[in-house]
Amino acid sequence: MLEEFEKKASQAIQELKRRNPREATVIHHDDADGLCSAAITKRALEREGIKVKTFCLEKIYKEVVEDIHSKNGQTIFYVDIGSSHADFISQCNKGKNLTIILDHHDPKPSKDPMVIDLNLEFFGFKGEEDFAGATCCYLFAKKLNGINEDLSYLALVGSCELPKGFLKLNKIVLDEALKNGTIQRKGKSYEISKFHLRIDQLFSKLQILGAAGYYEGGPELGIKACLEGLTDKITEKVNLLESKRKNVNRKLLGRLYRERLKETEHIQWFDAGNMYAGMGTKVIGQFCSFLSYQTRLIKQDKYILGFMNVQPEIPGWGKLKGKFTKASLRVPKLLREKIENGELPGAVNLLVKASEGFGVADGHQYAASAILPMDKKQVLIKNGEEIIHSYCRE
Ligand SMILES: [Mn+2]
Repeated sequence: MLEEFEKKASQAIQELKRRNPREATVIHHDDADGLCSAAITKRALEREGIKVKTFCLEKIYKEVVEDIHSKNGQTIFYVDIGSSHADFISQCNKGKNLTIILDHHDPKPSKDPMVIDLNLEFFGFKGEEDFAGATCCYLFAKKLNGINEDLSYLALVGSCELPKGFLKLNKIVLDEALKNGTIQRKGKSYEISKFHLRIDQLFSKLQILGAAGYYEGGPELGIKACLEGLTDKITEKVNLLESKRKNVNRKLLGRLYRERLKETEHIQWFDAGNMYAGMGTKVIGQFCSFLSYQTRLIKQDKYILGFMNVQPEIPGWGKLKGKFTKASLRVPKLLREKIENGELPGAVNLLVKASEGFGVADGHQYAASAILPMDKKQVLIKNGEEIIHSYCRE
């Protein structure tokens, strides 16, 4: 049903061209896919003569979104972020700004005709397997102008976050990119021809820049690397950030081996507090994923929940009013099977429900995260247990 997507994309593009904006804001996620999504969208819009400001947002913070949409007549893109909160974005926007969402996270329906969500989940594709945020951006860019085919490699770099390789839409993009020489096979991976750089290498560098480098201009450097390749300066920065993060990971892992995780009936959890100060909140999710493979430390039959404190500064915006914590939920292998069989709730369903009324949560079946007020950690765990209990009884 790619035709349906193209039809809706054309309508959005028509509206964009009718307005003929001089500038646009591209709000993007903080991981490699988010940076690739931003790079594609930025370059494609610049080619239309539109000046682009990129803005990296780790989560849909309500006060930030309210503030952005309080003004009129802007052109706003949300890339690799936004779909899961399209209802809230609509509520803030009320027809004021043309808002185009290019994302692959589980979507909520938009209630504002000016908030156009082109998530391919609406057209029969799976955001966990068939396309990433960057794929959605690339297909939009291609529709916007035929000259954007040279950006295909970024769709593939962003899609490295999908666990099952290049399927469906990504397979089409891959074949095209190989055919026109944008990328070429290199061992088990592919090389971006003009940079002589493997897509999986660029992917892992971007993961570090956006996450560990969030407060140090990492996202902007990452977008630059997407479009211009890696420079020595960027590589140095990545190495520095990586060693900083590894240090904290090592300390935290040691602490968890000594203290063990805390446990309730179905949840094992820990609080990293301020250990990751100076780094973006994505790092706690990356640590929890790593933890899920530590079989000597982790119970295979319980959800893994990790907390870290959120710094109040949002680079490029200002300071958050409240005190927040980030919660990351991951699922060990054994539990994945139970989720697949419908015996237990998926990560995102669990976290969305457990944080209802006070948190902002999103994610996938096996990985989800939420931002919540600092004093709601225990409430989240208690709610989580209750939800799992009633789920098991059904
Ligand atoms: Mn993504």
